[in-house]
Amino acid sequence: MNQTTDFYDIDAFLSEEQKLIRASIRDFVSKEIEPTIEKQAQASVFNVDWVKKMGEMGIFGPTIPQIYGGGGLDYISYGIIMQELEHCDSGIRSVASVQNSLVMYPIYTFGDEIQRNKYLPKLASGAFLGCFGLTEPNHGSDPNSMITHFEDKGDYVLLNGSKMWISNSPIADIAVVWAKDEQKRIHGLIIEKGMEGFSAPEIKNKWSLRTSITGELVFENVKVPKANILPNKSGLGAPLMCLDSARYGISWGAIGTAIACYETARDYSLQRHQFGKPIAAFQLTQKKLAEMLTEITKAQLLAWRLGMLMNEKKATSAQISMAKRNNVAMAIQIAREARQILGGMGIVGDFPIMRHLMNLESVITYEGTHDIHLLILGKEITGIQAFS
Ligand code: TGC
Ligand code: FAD
Repeated sequence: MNQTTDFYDIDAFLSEEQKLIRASIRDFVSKEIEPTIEKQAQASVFNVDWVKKMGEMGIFGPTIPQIYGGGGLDYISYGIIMQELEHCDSGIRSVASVQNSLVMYPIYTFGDEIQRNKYLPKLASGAFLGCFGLTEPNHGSDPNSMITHFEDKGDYVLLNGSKMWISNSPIADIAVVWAKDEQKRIHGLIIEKGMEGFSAPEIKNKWSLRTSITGELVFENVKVPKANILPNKSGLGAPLMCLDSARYGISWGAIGTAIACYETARDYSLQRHQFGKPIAAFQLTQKKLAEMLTEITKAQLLAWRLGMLMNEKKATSAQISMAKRNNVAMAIQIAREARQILGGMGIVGDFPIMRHLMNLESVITYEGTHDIHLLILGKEITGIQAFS
C-alpha cells in the first residue's frame, strides 16, 4: 500500500532548506490555523490575528531581499509555502498571495528606494496588510479598458474611479491601485487607508473564500502625493507581471488543496464499509483514487519545473498560464470526485472537502479565468489573439 502523495519522489529535488521551510509552515498551519479554520469559514470571518503571525513566520515577502524584511528565498520555496497554506484553505493562501505577489512585489520591482523602505518591512512583518486593485465593476478579464484615472494637479494627483472584488481591501492599510493618467497610460499608485475620499466597503454573502475578506475600493477626488506613484514601470505589463508571480503561487497552492481532498477521500474509503467491504475495494472508487493521484503527480511536476524556470528567470507568461489553469482545474475536479467518495459526509464541515470545493470556484475565476488562460495559450501557439 502506497500512502505517499509524492508518487514520483519530487522530494528528491528539494534542498534541505526547502524541506525545513515546508516542515515549519506545515507545523505553523496545523497549530495556528487548522484548528479553527472550519469555524471561521462557517462564520465567514477573517481572523486579523493571523496576519501578524504569518508575518512572524516569514510567509510575507519570501522572495524579497532580506534588507527590506523579506526572506531572500527562491521560487520553489515560495511555491512550497503557498502549497502548505492552501492545503488548509485557499482564503489563507489568498491573503499571502496578495501580500507577496501583488503588493510587495510591485513595490519592490517598480518602486523607488523611499517607497521600498517605507512599506516593505511593515508588509513583511505583518504590521501592514496590503491589497491590489486592478479589476473594476465593468472591467474584469479586460483590465486594459479600466476607467479609474488620475489628473496631474502639481504636487499631487487627483484619483477617481472604483475597483471591485478586491481581496483584503476592507481591512488593508495600503492598496496598490492601477489607474490611467491623462494620456491613458496605466500606472501603479500606493493608496493609504484614511486618505480623504477613499473607502473600501466589504462585499458580503460570498459562498466561496469565506475566510478571506473581499471588498471594493472607491476613489472620490482622492489627493494622492506624487511620491506614491510607482515610478519604474507603467502600462498594462506592470500589473500583468504581478499577476504572473501570483498565478505561479496558485499553481502550487492548488496542489495543496488537491492533496487534502485526495487524502481525505482515500482514508475515508478505506474505513467506510458498504455491501460488506470497504468502499475502497470497489473498482469505481479505485479508478477515482488512481486518477486523482495521477493528476496530482502531473501537476507537481509542472509546478516544480515551472519553479526552476522562475528561479532562472526564464518562465514565460504562457507557461505560467498553463500551470495555473491546469492545476486549479485539476484541484476542482479532485475536490468534486472526493466529495462523491464521501457520500453524504462530503457536504459537512467535519471534512474539508466542501469548503475546498467552494473556495476553488473563486480560484478558477480570479487571477485570470480558466478560459482567459486558455486564450493566452491559444495566442502563444498560433500567434493570433482571440480575446477581442
Ligand atoms: P496585451 O495586449 O496582450 O498586453 C498588454 C501589454 O502587457 C504585456 N503583457 C504582459 N507583461 C507581463 N506579464 C504578462 N503576463 C503579460 N501579458 C501581456 C504585453 O506584452 C503588452 O505590453 P506592451 O508593452 O506591448 O503594451 O493585453 P490585452 O489587453 O489583450 O489583455 C491580455 C489579457 C486578456 C491576457 C490580460 O488582460 C489578462 O490577463 N486578463 C485577465 C485579468 C486578470 O487576471 N485579472 C486578475 C486581477 S487580480 C486578482 O484576481 C487577484 S486574486 C488575488 C487573490 O486573492 O489571490
Ligand atoms: P468577466 O471578465 O466578466 O468574465 C465573465 C465570463 O466571461 C468568464 O467566464 C470569462 O472567462 C468570460 N470571458 C471574458 N472575456 C472573454 C473572452 N474574450 N473570450 C471568452 N470568454 C471571455 N481582482 C483584483 O484586482 N484584485 C483582487 O484582489 C481580486 N480578488 C478577487 C477575489 C475574489 C474572491 C474574486 C471572485 C475575484 C477577485 N478579483 C480580484 C477579480 C478577478 O480577477 C475577476 O473576477 C476575474 O479577473 C474575472 O473578471 P470578472 O469577474 O469581471 O468576469
